[in-house]
Amino acid sequence: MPRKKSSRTINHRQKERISAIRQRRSDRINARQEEGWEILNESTLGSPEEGLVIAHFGLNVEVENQQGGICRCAVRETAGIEPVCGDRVVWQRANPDQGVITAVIDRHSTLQRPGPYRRLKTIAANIDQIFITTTSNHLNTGLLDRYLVAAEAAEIIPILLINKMDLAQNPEELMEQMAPYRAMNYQILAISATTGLGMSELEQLLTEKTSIFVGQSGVGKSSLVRHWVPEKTAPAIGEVNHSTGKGRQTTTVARLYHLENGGTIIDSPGIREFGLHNISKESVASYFRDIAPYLQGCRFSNCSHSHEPGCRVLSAIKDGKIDIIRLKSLHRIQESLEKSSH
Ligand SMILES: Nc1nc2c(ncn2[C@@H]2O[C@H](COP(=O)(O)OP(=O)(O)OP(=O)(O)O)[C@@H](O)[C@H]2O)c(=O)[nH]1
Ligand SMILES: [Mg+2]
Ligand SMILES: [Zn+2]
Repeated sequence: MPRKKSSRTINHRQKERISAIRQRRSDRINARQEEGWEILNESTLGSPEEGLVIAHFGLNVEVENQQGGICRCAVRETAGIEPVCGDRVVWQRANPDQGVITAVIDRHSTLQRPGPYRRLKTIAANIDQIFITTTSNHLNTGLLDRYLVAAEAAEIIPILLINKMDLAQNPEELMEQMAPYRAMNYQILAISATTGLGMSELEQLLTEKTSIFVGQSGVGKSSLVRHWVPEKTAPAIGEVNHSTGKGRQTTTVARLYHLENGGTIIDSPGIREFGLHNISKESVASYFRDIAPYLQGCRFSNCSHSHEPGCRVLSAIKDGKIDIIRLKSLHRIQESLEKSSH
């Protein structure tokens, strides 16, 4: 039975949220003064121009102008939303190195994940394709499935990258694990940033598109970017704990780079868990490409596809149409959403 929320809890939460917003605002003003942003004098601002956000950290937004120059910008409150990597913005120059963003131009796509205070955090905007990066030695299909749900929900094309193929113990077994994904028509590339395997194929896919690399810390996202980006501008790469395969979050903010083939790539910080709390428990299954076609056929409309008679999903598993691992993965995601909603 649904729990009745008492109005006291809501009030308490609201109070917390309001005080957090106030605190953030005053922190922002203080930090801005410390960093010398008050020198942005309205009357001396240059005329509005369009730019591309290449990074956003703290109060600083790095904006690239149409000639390729970079300017550090503050965001005017009237811009409405916080600009993120990949955003097209309108900005005005205040002095040779600083400017102010006055508007964020409409986005054609956004990749989001839940952030603090139950708010959605936008990671990047205007992305054409998401490269979900994992590795041959620590293939994490659970996380892969979460990213796939996020990509499908955001209507952005996902492509699966298996990096560190040079470390693969058993490439055949790996390809077997990927069989359900191939059957769902996801494009899969087996690559190695170290040996260069598959890198020219990957480069072709990046041509004239905006792509983001996502995945756990240490899978090699920045190493891939370094393959194309000149040493002095390239991102740092980190170390990996050999037994767990986990990295140490070397990249801390998303950053955008241009390729010679007209492609644009965004390197993002690795994360341990990819929350999907913005997606309802009921709708998750519809983002599983292999399970979705059977959902309408179950006898009960609220079928959990675990034990019910007349379940089309379970019969499709019996017939070998869906891999049981994918149903288990769906159930795990649903459980995690259930927990987080209490
Ligand atoms: N053997 C092998 N090692 C690789 C490969 N690609 C990257 N690495 C190593 O993996 C480690 C982590 O690489 P990063 O590029 O920093 O990983 P990341 O995904 O950017 O990590 P975060 O920034 O923390 O999210 C480094 O020591 C790389 O040298 C590969 O194809 N093969
Ligand atoms: Mg990195
Ligand atoms: Zn069912």
